[in-house]
Amino acid sequence: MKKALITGVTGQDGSYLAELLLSKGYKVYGMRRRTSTPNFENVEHIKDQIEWVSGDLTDLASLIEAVRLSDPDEVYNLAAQSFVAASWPQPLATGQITALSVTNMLEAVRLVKPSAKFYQASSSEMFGRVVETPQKETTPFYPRSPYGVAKVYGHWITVNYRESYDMFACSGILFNHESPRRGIEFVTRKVTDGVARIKLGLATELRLGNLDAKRDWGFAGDYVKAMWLMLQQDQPDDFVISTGETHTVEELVKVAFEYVGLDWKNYVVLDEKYVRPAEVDLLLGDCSKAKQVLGWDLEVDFEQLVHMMVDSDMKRLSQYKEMVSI
Ligand code: NAP
Ligand code: G4F
Repeated sequence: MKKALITGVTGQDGSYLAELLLSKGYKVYGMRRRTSTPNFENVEHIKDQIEWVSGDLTDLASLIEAVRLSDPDEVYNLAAQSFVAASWPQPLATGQITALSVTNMLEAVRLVKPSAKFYQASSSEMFGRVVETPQKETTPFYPRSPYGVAKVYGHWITVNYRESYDMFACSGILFNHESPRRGIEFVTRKVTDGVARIKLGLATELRLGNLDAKRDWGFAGDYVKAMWLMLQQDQPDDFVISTGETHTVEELVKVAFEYVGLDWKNYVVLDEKYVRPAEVDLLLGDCSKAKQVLGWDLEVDFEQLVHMMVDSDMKRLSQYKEMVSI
Protein backbone atom coordinates (compact mmCIF):
# COMPACT_ATOMS: atom_id res chain seq x y z
CA MET A 1 0.00 0.00 0.00
CA LYS A 2 1.47 3.37 -1.06
CA LYS A 3 1.45 6.20 1.46
CA ALA A 4 0.88 9.86 0.63
CA LEU A 5 1.11 12.97 2.76
CA ILE A 6 -1.08 15.89 1.66
CA THR A 7 -0.69 19.39 3.10
CA GLY A 8 -3.77 21.59 2.61
CA VAL A 9 -6.00 18.51 2.59
CA THR A 10 -9.00 20.49 3.92
CA GLY A 11 -8.85 22.87 0.94
CA GLN A 12 -10.50 22.45 -2.45
CA ASP A 13 -7.69 20.53 -4.20
CA GLY A 14 -6.63 18.58 -1.11
CA SER A 15 -10.10 17.11 -0.75
CA TYR A 16 -10.31 15.96 -4.40
CA LEU A 17 -6.77 14.60 -4.30
CA ALA A 18 -7.45 12.66 -1.08
CA GLU A 19 -10.53 11.11 -2.74
CA LEU A 20 -8.48 10.15 -5.79
CA LEU A 21 -5.66 8.58 -3.79
CA LEU A 22 -8.05 6.69 -1.50
CA SER A 23 -9.79 5.29 -4.60
CA LYS A 24 -6.38 4.06 -5.77
CA GLY A 25 -5.78 2.22 -2.49
CA TYR A 26 -3.32 4.69 -0.93
CA LYS A 27 -3.01 5.27 2.77
CA VAL A 28 -3.62 9.02 2.93
CA TYR A 29 -2.11 11.19 5.65
CA GLY A 30 -3.75 14.60 5.79
CA MET A 31 -1.90 17.42 7.47
CA ARG A 32 -3.97 20.18 9.01
CA ARG A 33 -3.11 23.10 11.22
CA ARG A 34 -4.77 23.59 14.56
CA THR A 35 -7.65 26.06 14.49
CA SER A 36 -10.02 27.10 17.27
CA THR A 37 -12.98 26.07 15.13
CA PRO A 38 -12.02 23.12 12.94
CA ASN A 39 -13.47 23.09 9.41
CA PHE A 40 -13.78 19.69 7.76
CA GLU A 41 -16.51 20.71 5.29
CA ASN A 42 -14.67 19.56 2.14
CA VAL A 43 -13.54 16.24 3.61
CA GLU A 44 -16.46 15.37 5.92
CA HIS A 45 -17.38 12.38 3.69
CA ILE A 46 -13.86 10.86 3.86
CA LYS A 47 -12.77 12.17 7.24
CA ASP A 48 -12.60 8.71 8.81
CA GLN A 49 -10.48 7.28 5.98
CA ILE A 50 -7.74 9.90 6.42
CA GLU A 51 -4.91 9.54 8.93
CA TRP A 52 -4.73 13.00 10.49
CA VAL A 53 -1.44 14.63 11.37
CA SER A 54 -1.09 18.03 12.90
CA GLY A 55 1.27 20.58 11.39
CA ASP A 56 1.69 24.17 10.33
CA LEU A 57 3.64 25.05 7.19
CA THR A 58 5.48 27.83 9.02
CA ASP A 59 6.75 25.47 11.73
CA LEU A 60 9.56 23.21 10.49
CA ALA A 61 9.52 20.99 13.59
CA SER A 62 5.88 20.11 12.98
CA LEU A 63 6.59 19.28 9.34
CA ILE A 64 9.51 17.03 10.25
CA GLU A 65 7.20 15.20 12.64
CA ALA A 66 4.47 14.94 9.97
CA VAL A 67 6.91 13.38 7.50
CA ARG A 68 8.35 11.09 10.20
CA LEU A 69 4.90 9.87 11.26
CA SER A 70 3.60 9.30 7.74
CA ASP A 71 6.80 7.94 6.16
CA PRO A 72 5.35 8.87 2.75
CA ASP A 73 6.13 7.61 -0.75
CA GLU A 74 4.60 10.80 -2.13
CA VAL A 75 4.19 14.30 -0.67
CA TYR A 76 1.71 16.77 -2.16
CA ASN A 77 2.39 20.29 -0.91
CA LEU A 78 -0.94 22.04 -1.53
CA ALA A 79 -1.21 24.23 1.58
CA ALA A 80 -0.88 27.97 1.00
CA GLN A 81 -2.43 31.38 1.58
CA SER A 82 -4.09 31.00 -1.81
CA PHE A 83 -6.34 34.06 -2.15
CA VAL A 84 -4.59 36.59 -4.40
CA ALA A 85 -6.61 39.60 -3.19
CA ALA A 86 -5.58 38.92 0.43
CA SER A 87 -1.90 39.02 -0.49
CA TRP A 88 -1.79 42.84 -0.72
CA PRO A 89 -3.11 43.51 2.80
CA GLN A 90 -1.09 40.52 4.14
CA PRO A 91 2.11 40.41 2.07
CA LEU A 92 4.35 39.11 4.87
CA ALA A 93 2.04 36.31 5.98
CA THR A 94 1.63 35.37 2.31
CA GLY A 95 5.42 35.34 1.90
CA GLN A 96 5.89 33.20 5.02
CA ILE A 97 3.21 30.66 4.14
CA THR A 98 3.22 30.56 0.36
CA ALA A 99 6.93 31.16 -0.34
CA LEU A 100 9.34 30.35 2.53
CA SER A 101 7.29 27.46 3.85
CA VAL A 102 7.90 25.53 0.64
CA THR A 103 11.51 25.37 1.79
CA ASN A 104 10.32 24.16 5.20
CA MET A 105 8.44 21.33 3.51
CA LEU A 106 11.33 20.47 1.19
CA GLU A 107 13.73 20.47 4.14
CA ALA A 108 11.46 18.17 6.14
CA VAL A 109 11.37 15.74 3.22
CA ARG A 110 15.12 16.03 2.56
CA LEU A 111 16.00 15.37 6.20
CA VAL A 112 13.52 12.60 6.95
CA LYS A 113 12.54 10.85 3.69
CA PRO A 114 14.59 12.16 0.75
CA SER A 115 13.40 9.34 -1.51
CA ALA A 116 9.77 10.55 -1.30
CA LYS A 117 8.37 12.09 -4.47
CA PHE A 118 7.38 15.72 -3.96
CA TYR A 119 4.69 17.79 -5.69
CA GLN A 120 4.62 21.59 -5.39
CA ALA A 121 1.43 23.52 -6.18
CA SER A 122 2.73 26.24 -8.50
CA SER A 123 0.38 28.65 -10.22
CA SER A 124 -0.41 30.41 -13.49
CA GLU A 125 -0.50 33.58 -11.36
CA MET A 126 3.31 33.47 -11.77
CA PHE A 127 2.85 34.49 -15.43
CA GLY A 128 1.08 37.66 -14.27
CA ARG A 129 1.59 40.36 -16.87
CA VAL A 130 2.06 37.72 -19.52
CA VAL A 131 4.99 38.00 -21.90
CA GLU A 132 3.57 35.45 -24.36
CA THR A 133 0.25 33.81 -25.12
CA PRO A 134 -0.54 31.00 -24.63
CA GLN A 135 1.65 30.45 -21.57
CA LYS A 136 3.71 27.26 -21.36
CA GLU A 137 6.46 25.76 -19.19
CA THR A 138 9.14 27.95 -20.80
CA THR A 139 7.23 31.25 -20.59
CA PRO A 140 9.10 33.72 -18.32
CA PHE A 141 7.35 34.75 -15.10
CA TYR A 142 6.15 38.30 -14.39
CA PRO A 143 4.11 38.09 -11.17
CA ARG A 144 1.65 40.89 -10.40
CA SER A 145 0.75 40.23 -6.75
CA PRO A 146 2.56 39.36 -3.53
CA TYR A 147 0.93 35.94 -3.94
CA GLY A 148 2.38 35.58 -7.44
CA VAL A 149 5.82 36.61 -6.22
CA ALA A 150 5.60 34.06 -3.39
CA LYS A 151 4.64 31.29 -5.82
CA VAL A 152 7.64 32.12 -8.03
CA TYR A 153 9.88 31.55 -5.00
CA GLY A 154 8.12 28.24 -4.23
CA HIS A 155 8.50 27.17 -7.84
CA TRP A 156 12.23 27.89 -8.09
CA ILE A 157 13.12 26.44 -4.71
CA THR A 158 11.45 23.21 -5.82
CA VAL A 159 13.51 23.19 -9.02
CA ASN A 160 16.59 23.99 -6.93
CA TYR A 161 16.08 21.06 -4.53
CA ARG A 162 15.62 18.76 -7.53
CA GLU A 163 18.90 19.96 -9.02
CA SER A 164 20.87 20.29 -5.75
CA TYR A 165 19.84 17.10 -3.96
CA ASP A 166 18.62 14.93 -6.81
CA MET A 167 15.18 14.81 -5.19
CA PHE A 168 12.12 13.76 -7.20
CA ALA A 169 10.52 17.20 -6.95
CA CYS A 170 7.90 18.34 -9.49
CA SER A 171 6.07 21.57 -9.91
CA GLY A 172 2.59 21.71 -11.41
CA ILE A 173 1.87 25.11 -12.95
CA LEU A 174 -1.89 24.92 -12.66
CA PHE A 175 -4.25 27.44 -14.19
CA ASN A 176 -7.41 28.40 -12.29
CA HIS A 177 -9.48 25.38 -11.33
CA GLU A 178 -12.81 25.49 -9.59
CA SER A 179 -15.56 23.30 -8.16
CA PRO A 180 -18.49 23.39 -5.72
CA ARG A 181 -15.77 23.16 -3.00
CA ARG A 182 -14.08 26.39 -4.09
CA GLY A 183 -13.69 28.98 -1.32
CA ILE A 184 -16.57 31.46 -1.32
CA GLU A 185 -14.35 34.54 -1.97
CA PHE A 186 -13.00 33.36 -5.35
CA VAL A 187 -14.86 34.84 -8.28
CA THR A 188 -16.42 31.65 -9.70
CA ARG A 189 -17.90 30.57 -6.41
CA LYS A 190 -18.85 34.11 -5.45
CA VAL A 191 -20.81 34.31 -8.71
CA THR A 192 -22.53 30.89 -8.47
CA ASP A 193 -23.39 31.49 -4.81
CA GLY A 194 -24.67 34.99 -5.68
CA VAL A 195 -26.77 33.70 -8.58
CA ALA A 196 -28.37 31.06 -6.34
CA ARG A 197 -29.10 33.63 -3.61
CA ILE A 198 -30.74 35.99 -6.10
CA LYS A 199 -32.76 33.20 -7.72
CA LEU A 200 -34.02 32.04 -4.31
CA GLY A 201 -34.88 35.57 -3.15
CA LEU A 202 -32.10 35.66 -0.53
CA ALA A 203 -30.23 38.57 -2.19
CA THR A 204 -31.00 41.31 -4.68
CA GLU A 205 -27.57 42.13 -6.13
CA LEU A 206 -24.04 40.79 -6.68
CA ARG A 207 -21.11 43.18 -6.22
CA LEU A 208 -18.00 42.48 -8.33
CA GLY A 209 -14.75 44.11 -9.46
CA ASN A 210 -13.05 43.83 -12.86
CA LEU A 211 -15.32 42.02 -15.33
CA ASP A 212 -12.78 42.19 -18.18
CA ALA A 213 -10.11 39.90 -16.68
CA LYS A 214 -9.71 36.65 -18.61
CA ARG A 215 -9.04 33.30 -16.98
CA ASP A 216 -8.44 29.74 -18.17
CA TRP A 217 -10.89 27.95 -15.85
CA GLY A 218 -10.99 24.16 -15.43
CA PHE A 219 -12.48 21.64 -12.98
CA ALA A 220 -10.44 20.81 -9.85
CA GLY A 221 -11.43 17.12 -10.03
CA ASP A 222 -9.67 16.88 -13.41
CA TYR A 223 -6.59 18.80 -12.22
CA VAL A 224 -5.74 16.60 -9.22
CA LYS A 225 -5.37 13.67 -11.63
CA ALA A 226 -2.53 15.58 -13.28
CA MET A 227 -0.80 16.05 -9.90
CA TRP A 228 -0.86 12.30 -9.32
CA LEU A 229 0.33 11.54 -12.86
CA MET A 230 3.35 13.85 -12.41
CA LEU A 231 4.55 11.72 -9.49
CA GLN A 232 4.10 8.45 -11.43
CA GLN A 233 6.73 9.38 -14.05
CA ASP A 234 10.29 8.03 -14.13
CA GLN A 235 11.80 11.53 -14.15
CA PRO A 236 10.68 14.62 -12.19
CA ASP A 237 9.58 17.55 -14.33
CA ASP A 238 7.32 20.62 -14.39
CA PHE A 239 4.03 20.79 -16.27
CA VAL A 240 1.42 23.38 -17.22
CA ILE A 241 -2.14 22.18 -16.59
CA SER A 242 -4.92 24.18 -18.24
CA THR A 243 -7.93 23.93 -20.56
CA GLY A 244 -6.53 25.98 -23.46
CA GLU A 245 -9.65 28.21 -23.40
CA THR A 246 -10.03 31.63 -21.83
CA HIS A 247 -13.17 33.49 -20.72
CA THR A 248 -13.81 36.90 -19.21
CA VAL A 249 -15.36 37.30 -15.78
CA GLU A 250 -18.32 38.85 -17.63
CA GLU A 251 -18.78 35.63 -19.66
CA LEU A 252 -18.70 33.62 -16.44
CA VAL A 253 -21.39 35.88 -14.97
CA LYS A 254 -23.53 35.64 -18.11
CA VAL A 255 -23.39 31.81 -18.26
CA ALA A 256 -24.25 31.50 -14.56
CA PHE A 257 -27.21 33.92 -14.62
CA GLU A 258 -28.58 32.56 -17.91
CA TYR A 259 -28.57 29.05 -16.47
CA VAL A 260 -31.25 30.07 -13.93
CA GLY A 261 -33.12 32.23 -16.46
CA LEU A 262 -31.97 35.67 -15.25
CA ASP A 263 -30.32 38.63 -17.03
CA TRP A 264 -27.07 39.45 -15.17
CA LYS A 265 -27.28 43.15 -16.10
CA ASN A 266 -30.22 43.56 -13.71
CA TYR A 267 -28.23 42.34 -10.71
CA VAL A 268 -24.48 42.88 -11.04
CA VAL A 269 -23.11 46.05 -9.42
CA LEU A 270 -19.52 47.14 -10.04
CA ASP A 271 -17.71 47.85 -6.79
CA GLU A 272 -14.23 49.45 -6.70
CA LYS A 273 -13.56 47.57 -3.47
CA TYR A 274 -12.98 44.40 -5.51
CA VAL A 275 -10.62 45.97 -8.06
CA ARG A 276 -7.00 44.93 -7.39
CA PRO A 277 -3.96 47.24 -7.15
CA ALA A 278 -2.41 45.33 -10.09
CA GLU A 279 -4.37 42.94 -12.28
CA VAL A 280 -3.54 39.82 -14.27
CA ASP A 281 -5.48 40.64 -17.44
CA LEU A 282 -5.20 37.41 -19.38
CA LEU A 283 -4.36 33.80 -18.64
CA LEU A 284 -4.44 31.10 -21.29
CA GLY A 285 -2.42 27.92 -20.89
CA ASP A 286 -0.84 25.55 -23.37
CA CYS A 287 -0.86 22.12 -21.74
CA SER A 288 0.34 20.12 -24.75
CA LYS A 289 3.35 18.80 -22.80
CA ALA A 290 1.07 17.33 -20.09
CA LYS A 291 -1.19 15.79 -22.73
CA GLN A 292 1.75 14.22 -24.51
CA VAL A 293 3.93 13.08 -21.60
CA LEU A 294 1.35 12.39 -18.88
CA GLY A 295 -1.54 11.36 -21.13
CA TRP A 296 -3.67 13.80 -19.10
CA ASP A 297 -6.92 15.32 -20.40
CA LEU A 298 -10.02 17.17 -19.23
CA GLU A 299 -13.46 15.74 -18.68
CA VAL A 300 -15.41 18.86 -17.65
CA ASP A 301 -15.65 21.96 -19.85
CA PHE A 302 -16.31 25.59 -18.85
CA GLU A 303 -20.12 25.55 -19.19
CA GLN A 304 -20.45 22.20 -17.43
CA LEU A 305 -18.27 23.55 -14.62
CA VAL A 306 -20.35 26.70 -14.12
CA HIS A 307 -23.61 24.73 -14.26
CA MET A 308 -22.27 22.17 -11.77
CA MET A 309 -21.38 24.98 -9.34
CA VAL A 310 -24.73 26.77 -9.74
CA ASP A 311 -26.59 23.47 -9.19
CA SER A 312 -24.61 22.82 -6.03
CA ASP A 313 -25.22 26.31 -4.60
CA MET A 314 -28.91 26.15 -5.52
CA LYS A 315 -29.23 22.85 -3.65
CA ARG A 316 -27.31 24.04 -0.59
CA LEU A 317 -29.17 27.35 -0.31
CA SER A 318 -32.61 25.79 -0.99
CA GLN A 319 -32.01 23.46 1.97
CA TYR A 320 -30.96 26.45 4.07
CA LYS A 321 -34.07 28.40 3.02
CA GLU A 322 -36.32 25.46 3.93
CA MET A 323 -34.60 25.12 7.29
CA VAL A 324 -35.04 28.78 8.29
CA SER A 325 -38.66 28.86 7.16
CA ILE A 326 -39.62 25.86 9.38
P1 NAP B 1 -7.39 26.37 -0.68
O1 NAP B 1 -8.76 25.80 -0.90
O2 NAP B 1 -7.27 27.78 -0.25
O3 NAP B 1 -6.66 25.43 0.39
C1 NAP B 1 -5.50 25.84 1.05
C2 NAP B 1 -5.19 24.86 2.17
O4 NAP B 1 -3.98 25.26 2.81
C3 NAP B 1 -6.25 24.80 3.27
O5 NAP B 1 -6.44 23.45 3.66
C4 NAP B 1 -5.60 25.59 4.40
O6 NAP B 1 -6.03 25.18 5.69
C5 NAP B 1 -4.16 25.19 4.22
N1 NAP B 1 -3.22 26.10 4.89
C6 NAP B 1 -3.13 27.43 4.75
N2 NAP B 1 -2.14 27.92 5.53
C7 NAP B 1 -1.60 26.86 6.17
C8 NAP B 1 -0.55 26.71 7.11
N3 NAP B 1 0.15 27.78 7.56
N4 NAP B 1 -0.25 25.48 7.55
C9 NAP B 1 -0.94 24.40 7.11
N5 NAP B 1 -1.96 24.47 6.24
C10 NAP B 1 -2.28 25.69 5.77
O7 NAP B 1 -6.50 26.21 -2.00
P2 NAP B 1 -6.75 25.30 -3.30
O8 NAP B 1 -7.57 26.06 -4.27
O9 NAP B 1 -7.14 23.95 -2.87
O10 NAP B 1 -5.27 25.29 -3.91
C11 NAP B 1 -4.30 24.33 -3.48
C12 NAP B 1 -2.92 24.84 -3.81
O11 NAP B 1 -2.80 25.06 -5.20
C13 NAP B 1 -2.54 26.18 -3.17
O12 NAP B 1 -1.16 26.14 -2.90
C14 NAP B 1 -2.83 27.19 -4.24
O13 NAP B 1 -2.05 28.35 -4.05
C15 NAP B 1 -2.42 26.42 -5.48
N6 NAP B 1 -3.09 26.76 -6.71
C16 NAP B 1 -4.44 26.81 -6.79
C17 NAP B 1 -5.07 27.07 -7.99
C18 NAP B 1 -6.58 27.12 -8.10
O14 NAP B 1 -7.07 27.64 -9.10
N7 NAP B 1 -7.31 26.55 -7.16
C19 NAP B 1 -4.29 27.32 -9.13
C20 NAP B 1 -2.91 27.24 -9.03
C21 NAP B 1 -2.32 26.96 -7.82
P3 NAP B 1 -7.08 26.05 6.55
O15 NAP B 1 -8.42 25.45 6.24
O16 NAP B 1 -6.64 25.83 7.94
O17 NAP B 1 -6.98 27.48 6.10
O1 G4F C 1 -11.18 34.00 -8.53
P1 G4F C 1 -10.02 34.91 -8.31
O2 G4F C 1 -9.91 35.52 -6.97
O3 G4F C 1 -8.74 34.07 -8.73
P2 G4F C 1 -7.25 34.49 -9.16
O4 G4F C 1 -6.88 35.80 -8.63
O5 G4F C 1 -7.14 34.29 -10.63
O6 G4F C 1 -6.38 33.39 -8.38
C1 G4F C 1 -6.74 32.01 -8.39
O7 G4F C 1 -6.10 31.38 -9.47
C2 G4F C 1 -4.66 31.34 -9.38
C3 G4F C 1 -4.17 30.62 -10.63
O8 G4F C 1 -4.06 31.55 -11.69
C4 G4F C 1 -4.29 30.59 -8.12
F1 G4F C 1 -2.93 30.47 -8.03
C5 G4F C 1 -4.83 31.33 -6.91
O9 G4F C 1 -4.52 30.59 -5.73
C6 G4F C 1 -6.35 31.42 -7.04
O10 G4F C 1 -6.85 30.11 -6.95
O11 G4F C 1 -10.09 36.11 -9.37
C7 G4F C 1 -10.21 35.88 -10.75
C8 G4F C 1 -10.43 37.19 -11.48
C9 G4F C 1 -9.43 38.30 -11.12
O12 G4F C 1 -9.02 38.93 -12.30
C10 G4F C 1 -10.24 39.28 -10.29
O13 G4F C 1 -9.81 40.64 -10.38
O14 G4F C 1 -11.72 37.70 -11.14
C11 G4F C 1 -11.60 39.10 -10.94
N1 G4F C 1 -12.72 39.54 -10.08
C12 G4F C 1 -13.65 40.46 -10.43
N2 G4F C 1 -14.51 40.66 -9.39
C13 G4F C 1 -12.96 39.15 -8.82
C14 G4F C 1 -14.09 39.86 -8.39
N3 G4F C 1 -12.31 38.27 -8.04
C15 G4F C 1 -12.81 38.05 -6.79
N4 G4F C 1 -12.20 37.12 -6.00
N5 G4F C 1 -13.91 38.73 -6.31
C16 G4F C 1 -14.58 39.66 -7.07
O15 G4F C 1 -15.55 40.26 -6.63
